[in-house]
Amino acid sequence: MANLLYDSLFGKHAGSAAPFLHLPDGSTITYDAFLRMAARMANAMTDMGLEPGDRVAAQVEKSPEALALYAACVQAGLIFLPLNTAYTVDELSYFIENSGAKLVVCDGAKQGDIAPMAEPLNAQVATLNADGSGSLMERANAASDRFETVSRGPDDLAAFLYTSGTTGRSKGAMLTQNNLLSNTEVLVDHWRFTGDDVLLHALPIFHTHGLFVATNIILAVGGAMIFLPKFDQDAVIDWLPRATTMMGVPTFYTRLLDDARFTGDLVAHMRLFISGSAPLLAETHVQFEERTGHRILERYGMTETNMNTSNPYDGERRAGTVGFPLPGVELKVTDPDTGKTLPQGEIGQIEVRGPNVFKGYWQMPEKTAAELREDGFFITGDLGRIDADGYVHIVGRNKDLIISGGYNIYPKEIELLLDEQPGVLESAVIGVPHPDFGETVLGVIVPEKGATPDLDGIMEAAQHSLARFKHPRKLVVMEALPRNTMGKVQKNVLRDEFKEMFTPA
Ligand code: MCA
Ligand code: AMP
Repeated sequence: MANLLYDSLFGKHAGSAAPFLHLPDGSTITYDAFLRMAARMANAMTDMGLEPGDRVAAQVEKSPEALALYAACVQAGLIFLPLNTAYTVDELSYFIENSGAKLVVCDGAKQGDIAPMAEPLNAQVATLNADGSGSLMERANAASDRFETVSRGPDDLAAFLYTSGTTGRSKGAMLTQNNLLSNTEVLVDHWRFTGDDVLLHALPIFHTHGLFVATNIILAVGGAMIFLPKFDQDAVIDWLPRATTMMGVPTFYTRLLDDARFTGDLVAHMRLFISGSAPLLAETHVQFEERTGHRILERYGMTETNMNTSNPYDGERRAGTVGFPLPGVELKVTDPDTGKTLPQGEIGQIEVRGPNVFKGYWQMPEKTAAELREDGFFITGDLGRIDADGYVHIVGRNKDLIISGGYNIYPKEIELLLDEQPGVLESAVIGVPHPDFGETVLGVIVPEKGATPDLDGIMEAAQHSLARFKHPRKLVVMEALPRNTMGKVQKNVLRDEFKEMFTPA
């Protein structure tokens, strides 16, 4: 048996001197060098006792080595579990415990905090620093650059990506080799990627967007990536002239439009700009076209499904829509109460089915059953409609979720923390419009009778246990939360009341 994901993305480039990664210092890593690095890492992890099916949790800065760790896991049949570098040790311990990871790869600076937490969970710890040094690399450098690829079938798991839940507990989405590969193949075709493409890559590589959409596509076609550690405006503007394509969250595009150096001339040569992970305002789409002549191609996906819909490459890229279901993906709009398909044009919940849809949440059969129907349709939690021309519009969410700069934040997790603070009776966390991040987090607090909660102290508590991007940008105090007759907090009323907090009209 082969290892289809490895063979299709990585193995076929063995011995290739073609450039794979262009780095900010001007150096280039070829496919061959990258694959040798990955093989060394696969040997290092196997030598540490890891076996096919074991989980490898990685909280590491973006670097060529961090990407090689992904390749190494695929080659060795290990399940890759990338984690946001912003997560605190508190947050991390849940992922390690829940996934049963056998190895945690982290930055050397965090080892002191992570090792005591990982040890009782029977997870080994190895380090990988942003500059490519660390104990994992020491082992890898001493290992062979040849590794016999482990056989894997299309339904074998390739990755776990944790996505937060409405109850505040994260769920490990189990993605198979075929989930990833089938989507990559469709996207390559749909967006016309070839080996001549050079993708400007400024996204993080711990999420679907930067890892499975951007990277897998380039690997599949043997193209190159300008691999920037993060979205740094100056670096992006410097490198754009050498790119043919870019993928980004809407914040990338609004930031570029705010920069006078970002002109039509700078990007006249570009083939394609793609946006996703959060709604791109129609206004941004229009401004972008006015400035550059390019129409951003917006698509829609999820951690559990990879990409579901896309605007067309050749046809009209319609602002404010996410285009059509991708080939092989079935999409329907249903009544949230009955699950029945609604007449065309009506707003309902979006459900999708296809080879891209994940296998369920790791060790959470009830949560899986609640979202993944027996007939294979996944209930996305997004609300949308299909217009007369077949374009899908996302009009809202049936799930309590905030998307800030492309990062998902589940209010429940923050509310649980706020509710525990001294003097707090209850809280509600909402997303409000923000000019840079699209939405940002606002915490509404109701004090206990006669109490005056210490707002600075509450912010400090948040800093200790929650990743920075989840911190409320502001806390406001209210006497009571608005509730409907059933006693449910009316977040829409709060969102309306505070909608101009960060974007005054
Ligand atoms: C950074 N900060 C944030 C965010 N990012 N706060 C809220 N939301 C964020 N997204 C914090 C920083 O820690 C910093 O805190 C302060 O905000 C300002 O940081 P700044 O330097 O302005 O931010 P940045 O480092 O430039 O990052 C902004 C960013 C980044 C470039 C938009 O967040 C980013 O790369 N986002 C992409 C996320 C992504 O790839 N999502 C895909 C998910 P302080 O001031 O205290 O230092 S995959 C997905 O959703 C599905 C599958 C899909 O369809 O793709
Ligand atoms: P995640 O769970 O991090 O993968 O985020 C997936 C969610 O991001 C989806 O359920 C949508 O709510 C949102 N999303 C992704 N792409 C788009 C888009 N183009 N427009 C609106 N929302 C999007």
